[in-house]
Amino acid sequence: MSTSKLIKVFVYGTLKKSEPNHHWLTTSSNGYSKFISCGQTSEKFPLVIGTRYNIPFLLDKKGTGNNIQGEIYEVDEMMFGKLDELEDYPTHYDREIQDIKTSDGTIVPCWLYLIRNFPEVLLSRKFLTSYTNCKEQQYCERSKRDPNIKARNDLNF
Ligand code: PCA
Repeated sequence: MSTSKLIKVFVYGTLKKSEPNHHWLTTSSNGYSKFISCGQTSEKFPLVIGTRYNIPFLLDKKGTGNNIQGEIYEVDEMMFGKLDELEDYPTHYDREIQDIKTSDGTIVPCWLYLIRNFPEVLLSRKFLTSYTNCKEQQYCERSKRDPNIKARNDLNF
């Protein structure tokens, strides 16, 4: 049996079921993951879509925006490491523990990824409650992006 520690992660963007990066959570060679519950953040956050690649960003400005809907997963350290790799933590996204409320009112502290030191212009975008990839603003996965533009420098687009 694995002795790896189990960690709770709240995903609100492309890692959710039916979204473009969900396969990271279901690929068993990435480690262990198990869906626990749907939930929403106890705090309000601005969740916007930004850059030319239509990436969902949860901005570090608590109290602005909405209580964000997403999914709670339990993952092992190996999977958590893979998610950090996908989110380019800590260069691009940072992460922190936030209280997530499930439908029966239980509070589950979970890690979530968020963007600190973002350009103010992102606060003029529409604040979402729940992210879905759609045809009008299609998410562009990292392998298809311009390698000459670093995501961190591209937050304005
Ligand atoms: N993936 C992470 C953070 C933003 C994104 O697209 C998530 O789904 O929570």
